[in-house]
Amino acid sequence: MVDTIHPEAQAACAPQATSSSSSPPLLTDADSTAQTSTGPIQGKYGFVDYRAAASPDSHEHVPPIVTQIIDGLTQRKKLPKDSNQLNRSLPLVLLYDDKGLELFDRITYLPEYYLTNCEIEVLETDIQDIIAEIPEDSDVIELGCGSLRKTQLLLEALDQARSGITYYAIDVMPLPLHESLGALAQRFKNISFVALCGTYDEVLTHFKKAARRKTVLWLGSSIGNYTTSDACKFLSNIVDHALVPNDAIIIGMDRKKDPNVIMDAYHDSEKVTDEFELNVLSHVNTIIADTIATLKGSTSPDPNIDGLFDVSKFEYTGEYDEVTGGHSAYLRALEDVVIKWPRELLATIRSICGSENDLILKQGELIFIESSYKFGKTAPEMLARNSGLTHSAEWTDSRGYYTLNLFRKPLATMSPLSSKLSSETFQAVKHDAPTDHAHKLSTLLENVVATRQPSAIPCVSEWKHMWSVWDALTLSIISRDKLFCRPIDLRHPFIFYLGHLPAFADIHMSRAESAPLTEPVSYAEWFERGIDPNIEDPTICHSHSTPPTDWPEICDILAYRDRVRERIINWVSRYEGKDVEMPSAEAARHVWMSFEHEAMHIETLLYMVLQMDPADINSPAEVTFAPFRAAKTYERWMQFKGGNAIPLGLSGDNEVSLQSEMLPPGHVFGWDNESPQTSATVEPFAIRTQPITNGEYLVFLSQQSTGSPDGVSSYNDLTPKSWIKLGDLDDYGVRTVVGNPSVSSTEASLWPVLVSHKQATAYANWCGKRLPSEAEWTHSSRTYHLAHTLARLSDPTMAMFNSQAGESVDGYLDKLLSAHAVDPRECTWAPYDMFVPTDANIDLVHWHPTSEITEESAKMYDSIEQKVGLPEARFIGSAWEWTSTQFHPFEGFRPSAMYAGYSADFFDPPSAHDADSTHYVVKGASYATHRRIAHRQTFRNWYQRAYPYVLATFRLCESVAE
Ligand code: AVJ
Repeated sequence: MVDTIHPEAQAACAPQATSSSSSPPLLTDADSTAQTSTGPIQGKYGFVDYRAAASPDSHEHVPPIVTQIIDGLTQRKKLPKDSNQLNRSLPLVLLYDDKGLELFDRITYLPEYYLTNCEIEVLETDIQDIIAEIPEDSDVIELGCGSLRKTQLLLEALDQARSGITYYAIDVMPLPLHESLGALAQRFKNISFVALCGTYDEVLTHFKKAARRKTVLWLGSSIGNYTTSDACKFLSNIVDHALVPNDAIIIGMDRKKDPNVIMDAYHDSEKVTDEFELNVLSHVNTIIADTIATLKGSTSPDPNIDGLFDVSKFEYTGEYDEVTGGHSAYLRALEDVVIKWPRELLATIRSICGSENDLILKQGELIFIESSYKFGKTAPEMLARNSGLTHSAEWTDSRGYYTLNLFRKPLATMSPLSSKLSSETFQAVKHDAPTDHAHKLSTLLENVVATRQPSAIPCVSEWKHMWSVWDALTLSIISRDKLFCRPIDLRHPFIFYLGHLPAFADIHMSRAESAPLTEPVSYAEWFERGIDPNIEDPTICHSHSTPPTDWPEICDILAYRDRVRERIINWVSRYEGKDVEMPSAEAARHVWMSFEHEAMHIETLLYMVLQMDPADINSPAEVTFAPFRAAKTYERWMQFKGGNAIPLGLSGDNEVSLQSEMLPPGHVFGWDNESPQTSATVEPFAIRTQPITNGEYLVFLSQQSTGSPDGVSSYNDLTPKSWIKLGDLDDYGVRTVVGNPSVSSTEASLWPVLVSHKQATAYANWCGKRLPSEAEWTHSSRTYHLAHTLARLSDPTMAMFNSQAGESVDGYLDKLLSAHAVDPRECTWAPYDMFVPTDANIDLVHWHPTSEITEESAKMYDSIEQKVGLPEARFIGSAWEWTSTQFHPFEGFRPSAMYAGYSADFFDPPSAHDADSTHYVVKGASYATHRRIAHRQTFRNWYQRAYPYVLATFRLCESVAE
């Protein structure tokens, strides 16, 4: 075999030293045709072998696969991993010997096995959109060598449209690599081909990070063989070791759908799948025979050894679990089967299971072979968030059965992976949790707390992630020469905020530590407080600091920033993960306050950046805004009966009584305006499940220009500042730092519209509805989220948990809770405001709002979502929401002694009538809201009613008769 190493292979990877002693021949070299022992292959391609040095043919050692076979057969493990069953198993790789590959290829042509046909349909229909994501002179790396049928569709398009593409296929088996690449290399002249032989781990660790832009392909439904948490581990490893920001991964994911369709795909009428799964046993027989021959020192297996299994004593069986979306394939013993271990393997068997007893399989006993998971609507987002990726595009077939998903490594992420924040997996609901409701609920509550508010004081990695986003914003998205810009004249230029964040933190760190300010101490004075004048009367402004007329040098401000950051890290490291006494609650509050202050400023700086000329913004990411495909807004309403004791605010965070104490475990801090907890009365109301979208607002706006006599000024006043005129076209784009997608012809049409309170109110008046009050919004959001979580936790087939048509959501929640021993509404350590959906668009996982659910996508999922019996609703993420409530303190409010003006400077005088009220309460969270703030839904935001720049939308509400 001629091992040929293409120079590109060297650019992307560092092959094993042994294979690159001299400079490798070029792929284009006429002599470099790779050959295999099975015969010449005409195509030209490189071949790099990364396989660990062949296992020594020692007589004492059996190959690892044999050990795995014995282990799987003798130990009963929790298989499938998310079930409660204990099963024997055989390693997945055994499916793919030559016979297995051939059988799987036949499966892909079966009418029942819709997956491959759907994938090909997606590739055929959307190929131009897909390859638009793959740049010139880049590497395309496929995990597994893929079926030629689909890989060639992609390569065909790349071959025509791109130059300098190198296609790498990674596979453990050399033979399929040779076969595939030989054929492909023959057809596509503009693409270089390299086969990388080895396990994914062996190969991927050799990838050089920045060499060239990369697109990793994980097609088919291979990800379906992994549980979600295993898939995330696998992917985050690739993200950490092989990718740089903006590198992409395209993953094929099969969706949950009608269980019958799925069962048919894995139980075809020709029984090819049966043959495919049963072939594992023949493969085991071959491996065992080969091993024994080797152990005996013979080169060919002894024909008298017929391996372990009599295949005819087994049948294939499989089942589909609608909740996990997993199809599990097993082999079942048709009668009692006794397997006598070959003499040569006895020592190994004893060392694995401590005995050499015969293996007895009782009639009906199962051997687990593989899981094929199907994915729910939120799966791509969850996968992205738990592997350090951004989900940036999705392509699907006409039936919506199967999706290709584009993921990219982001420039910076606001928070560490939640799996790194706590020992729990990311899934809030673990399907292997005990089945009784009370236990399930307490497990859930523990998970919520562990993954959402893991500690009162943010840990070092949370600070560092947040700073990476701040630095990306201030030093990369805004170029150096634009730091003196002042895109919103009611605000300071950007440079002020560069000093403001560390100055604020330093003032509070000094108080926390009772220690002096960081040098230069004058910065604390100059940068302490920004400005927020009254828009309608800019002479009205709260007290603020006066920055110098000559700003300090940027490098001096950055050096100051670094000194303050070091100070914070030192303080936090003193306590984090250490078995030392907790800090005082007062000191901890200063540190916590500094953190959330910075988090809030990321958002304010971002909306300032959004008002810049787009040409001056350096995009942090490549994002696809799919064209708008006749999707309609999902217009639905929910009923609430309300009540007279709707709790508002955070309980148990009394600054005064905590002052002298050590930080209590599990404490949740809040800002002064969140306390003390109070209650409100809410009359029956109906509320829309989704905010108003850009598309809907555009309809309203276009009627303004023609309708009113004062058309021009009302049209201008009502045009969102979040929009930007697109060229000469009669169209607007939505301002984002990653592009300005059209309001009328891209998916941005379905994003919530970002407007001022005045604009929101004008829209509501126009359609004869109103904005919800703070209490109505809070009640519907938290009730909906808790009901949704609990309903999914309950057995979806139990009739009592289905909500009746027209039933109120709060009535439904009461019914759900009657089955639980714990009432999360009463758990102060896990306030039920925290039941924010795990896929909410917060924490800058996207640099833009995302689509609300559409009618089409709502229909697509007939799985558990619909059995839950609640409409699809969205309250948190993408954009904050305006309420009709003026910003007033809760009864018994006390300004924080640590930052007295935080809220008090902005409350409207209690006497203010609606007409002269300036500030309104804003609830929820935007795409740029830090997860800590977004998850603590007692957080109260507020803005001036005429302030048009904020990332806030609105939804409609109306009172209903009881
Ligand atoms: C190769 C993992 C994508 O799970 O659909 C097909 C394997 N098993 N029929 C799948 C398989 C039974 C297949 N994958």
